[in-house]
Amino acid sequence: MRTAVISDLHLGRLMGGDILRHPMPRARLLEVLGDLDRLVILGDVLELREIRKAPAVSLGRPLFGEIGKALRPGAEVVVVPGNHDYVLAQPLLRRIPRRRLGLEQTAPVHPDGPLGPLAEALGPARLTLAYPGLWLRPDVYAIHGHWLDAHAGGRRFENRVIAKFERWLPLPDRATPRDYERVSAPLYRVANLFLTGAGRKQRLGLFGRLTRRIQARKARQADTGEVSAPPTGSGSSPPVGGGASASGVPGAPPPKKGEGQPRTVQAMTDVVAHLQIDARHVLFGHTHRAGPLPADDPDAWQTPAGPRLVNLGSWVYDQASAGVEPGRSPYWPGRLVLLEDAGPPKLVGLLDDLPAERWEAPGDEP
Ligand SMILES: [Mn+2]
Repeated sequence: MRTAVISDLHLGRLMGGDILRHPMPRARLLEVLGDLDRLVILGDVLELREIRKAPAVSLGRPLFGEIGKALRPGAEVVVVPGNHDYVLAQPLLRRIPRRRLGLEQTAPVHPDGPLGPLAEALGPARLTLAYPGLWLRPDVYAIHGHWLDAHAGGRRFENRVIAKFERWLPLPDRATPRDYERVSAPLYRVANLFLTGAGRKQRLGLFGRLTRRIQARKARQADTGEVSAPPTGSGSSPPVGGGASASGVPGAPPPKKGEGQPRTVQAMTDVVAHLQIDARHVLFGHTHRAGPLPADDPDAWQTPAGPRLVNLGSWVYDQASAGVEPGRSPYWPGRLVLLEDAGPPKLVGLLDDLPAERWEAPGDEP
């Protein structure tokens, strides 16, 4: 059994950067699918906070069609919802009482359900839904990782709201998936209702309209030269770490062991401990920060409870965090984990040699 895992596609993102809509990055992904038995998309496949479900699903159709053609006969695709496409988990969650929610629930995608058109586009390959995660092997567990927001701290709006909920409904030391849903799901549901305007007629919700306004302002400033150059300066030495650490500043000394490890790795360590995930490896995404990479301290990704962590990064290109030099930043998109029947998961970068200009070509339209 050969499995590949990718995460955080965010198809339909209004700011752009959802690079799997573009031919070149997509071709790189399709190339590796031919000898797989299973492709797992580990959360945030669709950007359902910014555009409504129907246009997001039609946007995903061409990609899923090509994935179906590239996979070998009998192969399977598993979609695991994350926080940005949490509503996709609804058909599954409706059938299970929350108190019985385990680490893995799976169900085939119903043709009439929200993901039906994507299942149809996949053709002979099967589409399965899993939430909150799934066991890829008896010793390898995969989950989107949004529950780490309960432990991550920081000033991000979402983390602050979830941390508040956590103060009201503290997670017990031995927590269950239900406990994590209790502190995070209310926010995801409200976000879906208001941010995407799911209850309204218009295609864009409040969040979508705000994003569009910010984009328009940025474009105006760029035209009038008001905006400073991107943080990459001359473009010869982009920052590494995207704000996670200052160690990537050009001319700075190389990072000390353990320095600049993302706080989110510690937060995921807390999730693994609370849920007592009995695995050798735990895969996650959500933060868009891939690792451990060669420059990282491998010990920081080893949880005391046992599992080793692997973050898959994302398929979203954001120049502010990823810089412009291909493959340099842990936020560079296009990474994937390969998993065989035995041995550790292998994190590989499929776009590490591909300059970002190459995926500026027009992509699929919603
Ligand atoms: Mn996420």
